[in-house]
Amino acid sequence: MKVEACIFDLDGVIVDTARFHYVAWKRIAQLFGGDLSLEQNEKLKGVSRMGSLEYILKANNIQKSHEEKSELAKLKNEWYLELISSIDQSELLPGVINLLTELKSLKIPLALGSASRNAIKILHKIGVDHLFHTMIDGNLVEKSKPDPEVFLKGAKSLGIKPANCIVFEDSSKGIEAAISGGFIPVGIGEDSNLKNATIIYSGFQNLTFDTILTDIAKAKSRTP
Ligand code: B16
Ligand code: MG
Repeated sequence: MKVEACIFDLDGVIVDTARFHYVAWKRIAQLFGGDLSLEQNEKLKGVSRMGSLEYILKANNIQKSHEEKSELAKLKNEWYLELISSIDQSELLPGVINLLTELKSLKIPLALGSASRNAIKILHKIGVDHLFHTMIDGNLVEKSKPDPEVFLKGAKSLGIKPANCIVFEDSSKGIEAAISGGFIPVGIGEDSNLKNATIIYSGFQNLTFDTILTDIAKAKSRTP
């Protein structure tokens, strides 16, 4: 196995924007007397904006017309953009900048693979967009994770086969997408949500490319 490229999810991997999505979606749910628990919010990680709204409406037993749904999705995004208006480098998740910089210096091509339509704006705000060779976001895909489209487009744009590409993901849907696309899935975050990943790290602190390669090789040698 040779790792020739890495694809990074955004929310929950590079930056902790999940909490802002949560605040904005909870406010939307409360508009029609509903709610959104933290547990339900976990299920929204990696899910598109409209997919998330559909989930919240269904969970609260609410029917809305196509136009009303578009308005609600637009309002959620306005609130979300307001919440993230002042984010900067300090919002980068611990250790991620060191790994991104190391990979860049090792000339490992990097892609972004995010469901968010705001991803490129956010990468720019936190000052890491220049580290990526290609950025695939929610505007460039038709199918949401767990469909592998976002990662396949990233790998294609880098010219690297999925089998030689690590995908770093914090959501179970993202790990599912990476597996079905034939990538090497590396989970970042809580073990219980990411159990199908080849390896799981609680975060990027003290992680080097070499450590990751060693851990992947060990994990693969244990798999029958
Ligand atoms: P937006 P990721 C995903 O980003 C988030 O995890 C998910 O909660 C959000 O609904 C989705 O982006 C769409 O975001 O409303 O900004 O287009 O984790 O794939 O980087
Ligand atoms: Mg994510």
